Amino acid sequence: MKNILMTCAAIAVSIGGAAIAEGDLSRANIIDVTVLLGSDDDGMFIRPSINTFVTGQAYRMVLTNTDDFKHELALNGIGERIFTRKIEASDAEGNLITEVKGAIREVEVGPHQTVEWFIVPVQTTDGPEEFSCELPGHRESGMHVEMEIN
Ligand SMILES: [Cu+2]
Repeated sequence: MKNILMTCAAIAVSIGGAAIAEGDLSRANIIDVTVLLGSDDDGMFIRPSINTFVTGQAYRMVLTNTDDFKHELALNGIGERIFTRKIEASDAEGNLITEVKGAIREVEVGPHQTVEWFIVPVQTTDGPEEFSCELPGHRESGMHVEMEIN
């Protein structure tokens, strides 16, 4: 019995060791996620191309506002589980306008503009949480979507 326990402990240690990755994962193999912010005949929407993030994976959320008025993406409670690397905005020719770094929970996107939000989820959620647009009346018009971190 003691040998079995010791074997199990050795396996657990080796699995744990394998899970510790080397290097800077925040810049490798970035997955693009489109997030459309807009409205149609059914109301307003937030449409991300995926609804589940994985911890340690780097993502570039490409926020595109398809409307003639501004929208925002608020991460709400899930925001504290997501590390923001940076936010980038470019002009129509693709020239960088600004790059913002730091802890960010909410980004507003102007009419027909696109902003790139580079993130790395760092902690799993206990189930679906919610991204939303908190501009007056927008959430109520449908601008909320479930997101989860596994
Ligand atoms: Cu909105």
